[in-house]
Amino acid sequence: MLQTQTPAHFAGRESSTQTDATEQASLARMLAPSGERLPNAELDPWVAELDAAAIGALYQDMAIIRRLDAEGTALQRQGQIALWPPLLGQEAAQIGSARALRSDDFVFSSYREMGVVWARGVRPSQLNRVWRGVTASGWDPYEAHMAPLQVIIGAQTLHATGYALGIQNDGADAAAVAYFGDGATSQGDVNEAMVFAASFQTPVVFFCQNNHWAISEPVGLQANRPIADRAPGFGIPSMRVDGNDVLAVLAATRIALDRARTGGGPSFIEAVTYRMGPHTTADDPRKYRDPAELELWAGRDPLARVEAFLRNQGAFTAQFEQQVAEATDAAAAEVRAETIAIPDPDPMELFDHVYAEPHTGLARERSDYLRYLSQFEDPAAPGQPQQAGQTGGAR
Ligand SMILES: Cc1ncc(C[n+]2csc(CCOP(=O)(O)OP(=O)(O)O)c2C)c(N)n1
Ligand SMILES: [Mg+2]
Repeated sequence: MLQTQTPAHFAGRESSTQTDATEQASLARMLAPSGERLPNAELDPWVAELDAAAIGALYQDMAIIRRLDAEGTALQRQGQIALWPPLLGQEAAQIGSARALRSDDFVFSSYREMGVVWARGVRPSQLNRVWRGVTASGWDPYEAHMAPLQVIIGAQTLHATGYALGIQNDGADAAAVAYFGDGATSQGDVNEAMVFAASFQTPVVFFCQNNHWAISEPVGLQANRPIADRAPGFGIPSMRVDGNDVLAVLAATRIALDRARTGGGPSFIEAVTYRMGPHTTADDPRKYRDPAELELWAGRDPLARVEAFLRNQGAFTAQFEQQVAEATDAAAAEVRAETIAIPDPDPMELFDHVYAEPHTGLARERSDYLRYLSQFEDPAAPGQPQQAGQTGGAR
């Protein structure tokens, strides 16, 4: 029977955006910003085997991706890549989740997940081939078990859900993981993916990094309740974790993956973190962001709390520091040398990957473009017209 709602049902619209204190108090956490290890009955068993060396390895991963991130911005500023979307502040969310994965799980990410790319064993310069504009995918997705980066906001959640249905049909016990942002949760695609995943109980993990901003729009504009609260409305269990706590993120992701592998269906994780940098190198957040917010989150740095924890354990030794410094320096030097050496592709390759089968329209565009390029002395570098006096120059 159709239920009629009394006005009282509409009276209780809860006050808008949560305060920072309410939000912080709602998060599952294992490491306080001070480095203190907080007992957590639900999460503890999932990371019980991690000793200081294993936690040190997570720290080293985070230090390396922070350094690669800085290199990304520098390479963009030097004209070596066209664009860079910084991950500064999101190191724990990316490493904690990605290090929970098995190699046969499949990742569908957005553009910001360089840390996940790193954890999948892809060379950082392969990623930079994408940002240099020479390829649509810097790696073989089937080798890395990671799809090309998705720039269409939220679309990858549908791909992950479909892939997860395939895993289910194969009777395998792998999982698909979709990485997306707070802003993406307003997209139809993400909501459709959740409906589908819940209906078919697909083995997919929805991993939302709530970094508090969707370009210049604060998360409170689109979500006046926690984003994690939306998933149960679709029939998907969710957890809200401190996204700057690498242990809590690792434990939460392991729980969700275990559920996926054992027939428990989809899960949703909201990792609450903060985008410390600009949206991309084409953005200037000083135009829309209160510097006090940045300062607040600087006190919750994901690396600093692991360092403090390891120091308390006597494990952040001079030798360990030296090892991390060498690993980050090496990663930075490699990505820089390899990115600068990326060869320009043949411009005609542009036409090779658009359609599965050739057709007359494409052939015409191809020959028009070939004719256009032939006006230049170096067809691989259009924009450099031939100088007067050179043979065969078109002027
Ligand atoms: C379908 C679609 N709409 C709009 C855009 C433009 N756009 C690029 S990034 C972005 C914000 C995304 O924010 P969020 O999901 O929070 O991810 P974040 O960038 O913070 O990692 C938007 C709207 C897009 N790429 N695709
Ligand atoms: Mg965001």
